[in-house]
Amino acid sequence: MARIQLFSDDGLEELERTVDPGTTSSVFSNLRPDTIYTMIVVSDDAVVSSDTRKTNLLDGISATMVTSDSVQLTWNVVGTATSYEISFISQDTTTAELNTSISAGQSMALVQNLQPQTLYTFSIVAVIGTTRNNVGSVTTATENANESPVLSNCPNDTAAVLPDTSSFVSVTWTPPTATDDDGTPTVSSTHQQGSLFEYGLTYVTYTAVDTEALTANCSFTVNVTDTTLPVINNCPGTVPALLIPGDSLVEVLWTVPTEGDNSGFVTLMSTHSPGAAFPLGDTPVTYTAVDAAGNTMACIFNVSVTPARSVLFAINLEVQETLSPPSQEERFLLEQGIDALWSDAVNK
Ligand SMILES: [Ca+2]
Ligand SMILES: [Ca+2]
Repeated sequence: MARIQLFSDDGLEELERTVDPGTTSSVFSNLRPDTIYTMIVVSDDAVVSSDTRKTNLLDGISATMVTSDSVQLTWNVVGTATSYEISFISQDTTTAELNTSISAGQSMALVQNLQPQTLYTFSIVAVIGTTRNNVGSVTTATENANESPVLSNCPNDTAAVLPDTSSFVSVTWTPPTATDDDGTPTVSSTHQQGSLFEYGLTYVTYTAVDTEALTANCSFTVNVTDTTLPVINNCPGTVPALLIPGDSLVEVLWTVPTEGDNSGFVTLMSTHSPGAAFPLGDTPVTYTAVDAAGNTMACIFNVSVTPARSVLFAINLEVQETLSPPSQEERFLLEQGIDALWSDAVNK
């Protein structure tokens, strides 16, 4: 008879069996994984053969469900285990953390409170009586945490020119596309493409919001310019006035012209206002309309002051002024009438 002895390296196991002479193989079952065993074959009290081997880690350990903060581990049951211990270590630490103890018979555990997008190595130890034996390990990375949505193809800044006859212009663009790691985000914008814009620079902003209220923004400008000149309506012709003998200035009235512009933004400036005092001779009066873009239009006319030619009626005017002073307008009309009469008299 031959005798086979099997010792574990840690001295905790010692097995022995006898076999018939001529036997060339024998199987020992239910050994511990990841453990060094030495086998000795003895025949006639002499060692005829020996060998030292280490049992394998058990396979079948896997990460069956991975999220951004948890990993579910499964493994094959170790029949002799009384419990399991699970520990893990992340790529950026040097100390493994004991996570939990799992009772015998279990073959699944959920490791939680992990960091997202991190590489972890999970190790499982089978506790067999008073010994602890590696079952195996698995390395996997946790998923990304929820990421903000992304707005792609944000439109470039856009320019448009106001039409001659409108204070608005329709501007079109291709809206950006919104994507997210979790479904389709909700997209809103301050302006819709194709809507109307007035003169000036307008910021258009798109916002995408995912299911966890993470946002992304994209902005561009719409610059509406104006090249159409403003207009001045009812520009006066030459405005005549008569200067009373002895005066150096005469107050002159006229109807103020009106301004307009396609943009709706226009201001009117002038060198003189109605009621201003003018000396003898021609004095140009200029009205200038300026729109928001700085385009200008001018209206120019003369105030033409001539001397009243009728001394007689001028005296009469002064007499009347003494009794009941005429208004400036009445005085002007009276002088014009006097001059007409005077011209008639001269021409006859
Ligand atoms: Ca997201
Ligand atoms: Ca304009």
